[in-house]
Amino acid sequence: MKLEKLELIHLGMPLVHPFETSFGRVSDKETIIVRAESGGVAGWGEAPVAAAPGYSYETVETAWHVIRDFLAPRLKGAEIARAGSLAEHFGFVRGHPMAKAGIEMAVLDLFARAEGVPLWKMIGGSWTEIPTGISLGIEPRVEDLLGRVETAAAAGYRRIKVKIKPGWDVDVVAAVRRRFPTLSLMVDANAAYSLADADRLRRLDDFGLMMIEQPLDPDDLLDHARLQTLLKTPLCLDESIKTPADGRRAIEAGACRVINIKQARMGGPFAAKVLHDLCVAKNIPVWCGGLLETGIGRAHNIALATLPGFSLPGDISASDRYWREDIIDPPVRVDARGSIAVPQGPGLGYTVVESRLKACTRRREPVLG
Ligand code: OSB
Ligand code: MG
Repeated sequence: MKLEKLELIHLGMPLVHPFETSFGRVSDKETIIVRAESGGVAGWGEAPVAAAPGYSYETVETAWHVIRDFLAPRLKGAEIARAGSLAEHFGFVRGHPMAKAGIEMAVLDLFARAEGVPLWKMIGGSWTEIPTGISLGIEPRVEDLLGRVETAAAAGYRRIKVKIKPGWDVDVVAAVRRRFPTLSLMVDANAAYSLADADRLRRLDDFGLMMIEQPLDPDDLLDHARLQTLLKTPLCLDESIKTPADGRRAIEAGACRVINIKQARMGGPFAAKVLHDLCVAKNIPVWCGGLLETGIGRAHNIALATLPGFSLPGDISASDRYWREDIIDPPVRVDARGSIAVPQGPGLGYTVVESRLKACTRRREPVLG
């Protein structure tokens, strides 16, 4: 298959509630949608970059630049193998996984729609429903967070993740645990601590947390391994795992006991699947993380999470947890048991609503064709 057209769409979408992490607060989510076209069929992907380089170094501007000036030109006239990774075409660009992932997702959706098969089947998935959780940001007051935990638990979410940072950690988790003694609970620090905080982090062992996500610097597997020996609570890595080889090293080093897999962080669905397979072989539980994706990236995450090793509830929450109106139809819904039903239609199995896309488009540019 040869791509006939590739387009980038820069979106700005207001969140229904601001989302704050240890690296900052976002009220309007910016992202890049990738539309690929061939033989009269369109496929959709998302590079869920942000306006600022807080979670990773990628931003809307870097991804736009890397796709337009390097990745898209490489695909001009190129023969793309069915359901093949784009790694052979993109290997000449170091890093920039979200830029690469957005294109790979769009191409995969295009192949699946052209063949009339669900994308999740094409990548080897099997679950027909996905157990899911929710990630709750830092709030101005503990009472506000408790209210949000209550609403999320009542909605059915199977586990709740609370963002922490120095000054918003032990007391906050203690308050959540006191109010919700049996809740499946975990925390995510987004790299806000160092090994010097080990004593403080050890106090989290008292609260029966499922795991502590990414407490330390993404580049520091050694210190994560040391910290894990000091804690009872399993460590989970997110930002640290950019390639399957990172995953292998982290597991071998004892730097984590759980891995959060994000296809956008890994450069696309194929690398994410390689990491998934490795974790299954090494008996490391995995779950599907999120980056506040629109319905397009969210639908790709649902497809990925049908792979058999995704045994833990992920951060794939319902559309209405993020948006007043999502850009896909139907929106992603979570039922009272905290599950998302996997769509059975071709490709992503959701329709992209172009009028809604248009309403939040800041710029749109053809980069190939
Ligand atoms: O660390 O998992 C993270 C959102 C933005 C950037 C990083 C993270 C998150 C989340 C929310 O935790 C995940 C989601 O609901 O999409
Ligand atoms: Mg995280």
